[in-house]
Amino acid sequence: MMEPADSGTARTHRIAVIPGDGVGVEVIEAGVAVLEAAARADGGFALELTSFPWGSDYYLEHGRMMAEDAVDVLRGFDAIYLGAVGSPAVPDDVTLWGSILLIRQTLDLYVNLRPVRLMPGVEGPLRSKGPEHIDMMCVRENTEGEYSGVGGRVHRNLPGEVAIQTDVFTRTGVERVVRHAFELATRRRGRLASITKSNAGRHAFTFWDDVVESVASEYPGVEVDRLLVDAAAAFFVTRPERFDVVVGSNLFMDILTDVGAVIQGGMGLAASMNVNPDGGVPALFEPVHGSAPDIAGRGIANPTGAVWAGAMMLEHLGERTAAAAIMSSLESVLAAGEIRTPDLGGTARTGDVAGALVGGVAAGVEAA
Ligand code: GGG
Repeated sequence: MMEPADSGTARTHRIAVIPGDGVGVEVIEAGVAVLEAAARADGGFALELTSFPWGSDYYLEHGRMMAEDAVDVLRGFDAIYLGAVGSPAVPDDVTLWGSILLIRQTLDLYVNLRPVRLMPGVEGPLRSKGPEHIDMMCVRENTEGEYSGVGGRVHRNLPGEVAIQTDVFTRTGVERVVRHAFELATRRRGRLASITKSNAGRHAFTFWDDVVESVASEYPGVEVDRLLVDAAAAFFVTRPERFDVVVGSNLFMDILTDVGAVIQGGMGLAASMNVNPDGGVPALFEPVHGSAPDIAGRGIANPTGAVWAGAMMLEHLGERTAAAAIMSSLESVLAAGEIRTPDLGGTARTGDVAGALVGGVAAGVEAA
């Protein structure tokens, strides 16, 4: 158990911290330092952080990714802050289904929000596209679709081996995430792109289109664009400015948001929030990137995505001033361009970036 940032303050938010594997440990350490600095500078709330050792090392010792009662334990927190999962020593489907996917499905965190924004000062890979062109909110359906986990394998290792993977799309599941995306669009620039492959996926995705059409009738002020996922991937690169809110199925948006991460400067910058907007369960905040075994342990991972996810967490918990202070510190450090990790062309270490961000947070709170 880590100490609350200030035990004498009025509000205490209880956060479950799961650093996980690889660079997850490094970026969460940076993120926690920034969160605690924000709480100190704000002075109006405290963070009570409880760290859990779950992940691939835990699996190698205990035969499971998390404790048996992990999800019930997590229910008792106000939010979950997660780093990354994945290790060359454990099959990827074991790590995912034993941790993130299990948490998302069991807590019914059906909306995965992934902002894609090119920050001033960050040189993205797209020539002639600046921050004014890349600013969207991606909404990933997070509990069903291609990630329903329905299927099986029979006749293993025989010539007649069969693998069946079934996508599951329910009216409840599609309608609730699409409605959330429409709500977001009304609060942003009033444009919604719905992503499918309904020319080929003629059952599930024509169904998705029908649901979008029916929900759209309740939002006449939102302009709807229906796009095939392949076309959307191309437009993310050639015309990112056409996107405001983007909604799609679990797999499609997982892939598309990696394209989004790259056009905003790299995987290390992307943040996400897994939430059940109906409430009653903690939301989970994580950088989009995985455990990056190639650079893990070297202290050079970019903590931006983790820090940004931390700001989203504070915002979700109602700590708007502290969240805005973290974002303004992040924007200043990135714009100054002096303290950058190698993925952004710099030589700084993860801890150097965290130190600079901590320094900027107090100024951000004062300015608010
Ligand atoms: N930051 C958590 C993490 O490790 N993400 C990598 C990953 O593969 N996630 C799967 C998913 O988001 O569905």
